[in-house]
Amino acid sequence: MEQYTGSQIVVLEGLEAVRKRPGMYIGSTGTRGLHHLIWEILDNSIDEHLAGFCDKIEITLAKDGSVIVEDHGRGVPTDLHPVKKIPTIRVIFTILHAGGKFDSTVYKVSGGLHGVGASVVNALSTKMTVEVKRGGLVYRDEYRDGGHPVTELVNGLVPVVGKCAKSDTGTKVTFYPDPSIFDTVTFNPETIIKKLKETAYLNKGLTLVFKDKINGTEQTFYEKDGIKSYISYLTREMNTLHPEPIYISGTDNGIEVEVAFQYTDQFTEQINSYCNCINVVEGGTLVTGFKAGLTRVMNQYARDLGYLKDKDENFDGRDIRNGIFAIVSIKHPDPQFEGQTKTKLGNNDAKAAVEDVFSEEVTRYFDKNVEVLKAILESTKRASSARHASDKARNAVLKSINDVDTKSKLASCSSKKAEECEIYIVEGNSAGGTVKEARNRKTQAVLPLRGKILNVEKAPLEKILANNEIKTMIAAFGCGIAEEFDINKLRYGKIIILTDADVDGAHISTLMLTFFYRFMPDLITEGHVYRGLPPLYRVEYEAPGKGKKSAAFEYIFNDAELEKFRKNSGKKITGIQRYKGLGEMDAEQLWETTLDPERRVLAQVTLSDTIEADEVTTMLMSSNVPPRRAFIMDEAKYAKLDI
Ligand code: 0R9
Repeated sequence: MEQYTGSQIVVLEGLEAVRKRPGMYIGSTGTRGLHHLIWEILDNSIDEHLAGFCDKIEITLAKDGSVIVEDHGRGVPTDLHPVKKIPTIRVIFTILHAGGKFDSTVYKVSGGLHGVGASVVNALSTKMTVEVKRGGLVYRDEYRDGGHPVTELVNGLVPVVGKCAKSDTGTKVTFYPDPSIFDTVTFNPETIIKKLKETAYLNKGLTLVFKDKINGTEQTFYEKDGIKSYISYLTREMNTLHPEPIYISGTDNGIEVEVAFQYTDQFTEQINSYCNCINVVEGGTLVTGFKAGLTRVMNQYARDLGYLKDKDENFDGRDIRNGIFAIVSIKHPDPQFEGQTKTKLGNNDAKAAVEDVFSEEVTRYFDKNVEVLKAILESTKRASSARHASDKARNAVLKSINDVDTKSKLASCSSKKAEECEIYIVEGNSAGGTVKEARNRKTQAVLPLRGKILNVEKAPLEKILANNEIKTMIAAFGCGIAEEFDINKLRYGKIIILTDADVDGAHISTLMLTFFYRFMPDLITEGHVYRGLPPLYRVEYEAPGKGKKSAAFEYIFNDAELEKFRKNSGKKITGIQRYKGLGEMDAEQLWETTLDPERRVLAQVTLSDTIEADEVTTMLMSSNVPPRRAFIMDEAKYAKLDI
């Protein structure tokens, strides 16, 4: 056993701090935090790739519960650390924040959002082994119980345990997450696969191999064309304006810039941005630079080619980006992350670098590909005319929205206090009628919708705004839409979508959520949108002590609950009624089960993050029906509120 020196004690105190408050270092001790351990080690290997020394990384989930990450880079230096006076290997794996992220002399560019380093993984593992192949020799260092070194040093260095070919170099880390720290130590292969797929797209030429020994599968991720292929993947279901994505790259002021984009016939834009392989979901300077460059170049071409006359105003950037799918990825030596979730890039030099590289290179491309350029300018022109038309239409609609005849449809509530008011949006007139009868008139308003609402992903704005169901909804909520949206004017604290528990109902919910997401996203992000969950069964059972004939009943909301009731309640069931739709309930039943705040079940609708939202959008736009249904089921977090 190793004798601890003074400096080693300090090290262990550092690691102990990590064990005391793991959440501070890896976000959580749930599955997310658990997977973070892999990302942290993987980041080290990717840094070695970014430095140009490693083109293959293997990740293995072993049967004994350990994770192995092996890279084929130069191998961690095996010398004595000149400052810490312990082996460099131990510095990286036992000292917080060591290993490159905070020392730009090791790596010019470094990925990893938290950059807490490999020592944090060690601190949260029962066992960790580091094996380094370098100069024809294999070195091994081992740690137990949260980072305590157990390998005896030889001449103050990590011992050699074998030989290998001189050309065979790299670093292999094996770790066992500590089950006393994590809620679960079971990794999800799907999560790992998703990450590796993204990593391959963002690091072209890097091979990532995933070996899942538990399920006996192996997968290799490699993208020769990097983000260009990523764009092809994202737009795989769409009609495109040019045959393949346009790829731009270059370096400016030490910042590497890559952009890939594809125009589609969609009415929306999507720009995903990455800095040092971190998805900066809030965008920031790199996105500003891209937009500025694109707008400037396209307006210049529009004038040169006669799409704009001298007297015309420039095209609006939004019209130039209409239908675009783009990825902006940069490698920056000193990224500054800002914003609430630290996912917004703040460096001003990133704006200049992206704008300069993009404008110069895209001009070179368009000069050679005039047909593509013209297709995009035609699309911009169409979008611009449509915007002018729809601006007019929208202004007219917004002006007239107060005159929309909500009265014939909307049964409003008498209270004017938004926080206590609720609006039930109900599928169909007949169910709407029953809800109107059953509700609490003071706080519960009812808006029955006739049939399905428009799919807003597939329609231009003026058509969306001309749709009666949508107009009525906008008028009823009172808070406007899109740029004019003002959540402070919202008349209802809760917007409750109430549909039948069948496929049609699910579809109507999806259409409604799509509309909210596109035009009133704050309604969702601020937690105002719910789905009402009507019961599926009414179960009657014998009530003992009340005479033979008297019966009691209970409402049951899903099959699992019914099964539990059958097995565990000990009650003698005398009848089960299955509700096929809201229409089968009378007003009293509807009040008891679905409207009464004391007894009903509501599911709050959330959008967990932008990436998912983007994926959802793609999914909703596809004509694929099963994933659409999954959206509602997954995104609705079933919270038993108000109970
Ligand atoms: C499997 C996980 N991989 C790693 O943790 C890993 C770290 C690492 C590394 C270097 C090469 N490969 C690595 N893999 C490295 C080597 C050299 C210079 N810089 C980095 C070199 O050979 O000169 N290191 C990361 C930090 C450091 N090495 C150190 F230099 F700080 F020690």
